Order: sequence, then structure tokens, then C-alpha cells
Amino acid sequence: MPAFVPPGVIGHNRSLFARNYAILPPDGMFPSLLPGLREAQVFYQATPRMGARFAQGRLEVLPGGGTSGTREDGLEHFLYILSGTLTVTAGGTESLAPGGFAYIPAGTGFGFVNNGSETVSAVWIKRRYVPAPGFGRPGLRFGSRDATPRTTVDDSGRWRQYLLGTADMTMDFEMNVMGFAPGTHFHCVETHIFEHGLVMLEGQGLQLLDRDWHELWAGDFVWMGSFVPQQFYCTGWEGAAYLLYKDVNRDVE
Ligand code: UGY
Ligand code: MN
Repeated sequence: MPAFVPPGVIGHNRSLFARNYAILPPDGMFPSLLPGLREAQVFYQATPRMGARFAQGRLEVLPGGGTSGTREDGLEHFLYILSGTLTVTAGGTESLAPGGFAYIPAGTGFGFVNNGSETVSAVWIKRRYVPAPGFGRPGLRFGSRDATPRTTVDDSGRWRQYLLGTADMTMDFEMNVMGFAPGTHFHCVETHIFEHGLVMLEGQGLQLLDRDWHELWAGDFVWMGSFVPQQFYCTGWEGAAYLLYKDVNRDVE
């Protein structure tokens, strides 16, 4: 037996990188070790290098790991905990369990540490903030998916949770959990200016990207650039849910 056996069948992988979208299952993703992080790594999934206008990665923090002190890079940040408990300091200090999140506005110093015994896995999004003159700037926010109300979409079997609110002109992106009962889908194939970073949280489904359908399972990541035709169809016996980044509320540059 070789010392290192890669996951899956050698030579096969579902990763797909197209001009304006990408599908990145966790298999075969490589971590970045970064200055300012101790015992922690980031599996980048979307960055401006691929044409995205934001950066998103899966952060892994080992017990005792975290940031080296406070960081302030001029960007706005969003953290969403997938597993483990992460203590985030930004003004106040909060221990975030799975489903917990923090929005850290641009210009706010912050740090995090894993004080638990389990490795933390989290979604980490960062981007340059685009102000909206006359609307003020968003403040620091901590919250959790459990405490965020569900909005049902008519009687379609679909539901949403707006983690950072919606139609808030101080914000230049939304983070929404989109939920689907088995067999449900959007009312149309969407095509829009907004960009997405999608993390499958639960269940499985078929995702349309441009002209092709792709199977998605919990843990998969999808980048959708502007104007990619998109549709989701929930398959399997359980419902499905994904966490969706969406850039909103700003005019064309
Ligand atoms: O709000 C949205 O743009 C959402 N319906 N798109 C998506 O889930 N791909
Ligand atoms: Mn969309």
C-alpha cells in the first residue's frame, strides 16, 4: 500500500472550473497557510484570481489555533461556523457554535481562537466594502441561523433565512440560507447580475449552471459569476439547504 492514498478514484474528481462558474467539492482541495494565522488554514474556493469579486474559503482552525492577535485589512468579513466552536473578538467577544455567524465591517479589527477540543470548520468571506453615500455604514453583527426567522416562499415548499437582513442599503451583500422540500425548485431559471458563493449545508440536489445540470451534496461549493443561468432542484428523500453569498444593493461600476 502506498503511504498516501488520495480520496476517490485516481484520475477522477467532480471539480469543474468554467469561465464564469466553478464547482468545488471538498475532495482534492489544497489549503493555504497564511501569515497572521496559527494552527489554521484556508481552503480558498473563490477569489478575484478566478474572476470573482469577493473571496470565500473554508477555514479550519485546530484546537488552540486562531489569529495572531488582531487583524485589520480594510476588508469586510463574514464568518459562519459549520462545526466546532470559534471564539470571535471584534469589539465584543462571542463564542460561535455551528450556525453562528459574525459580520465584521471594514475597518474593524478582529481576531478568533479555537478554545475547544474539536477542529473548527467555518465559511470565511471577505471583500472590499462599497459604500452607499447617504445610507451610512453597517455595524458589527453576531447572530445564529437558529435565531433567524424562516420566510416561506408562497406554498412552493421553499424557504429562506436572511442572516444579515434583506434590502438593507448599508450592506453590499446578503448571506441567505435557501431551503427546499424534496422535489422543489425555483419558479424559473434565474439569470441576474448578482454573483454567488454557495455552500451546500444539507441534503442533495441538481444544480443548473449555464446549460448543464450537476449533482451537489452537503459540503460542495459553487461559484456563480454574474449572468450564469441557474436553477436548483432538490433530490433525495430529505430536504436540502445551502448558504448563499449574494452581492446586492449597488449600481453598476
Ligand atoms: O436569490 C437568489 O439569487 C437565489 N434564488 N439564487 C440561487 O439560489 N442560485
Ligand atoms: Mn441567484
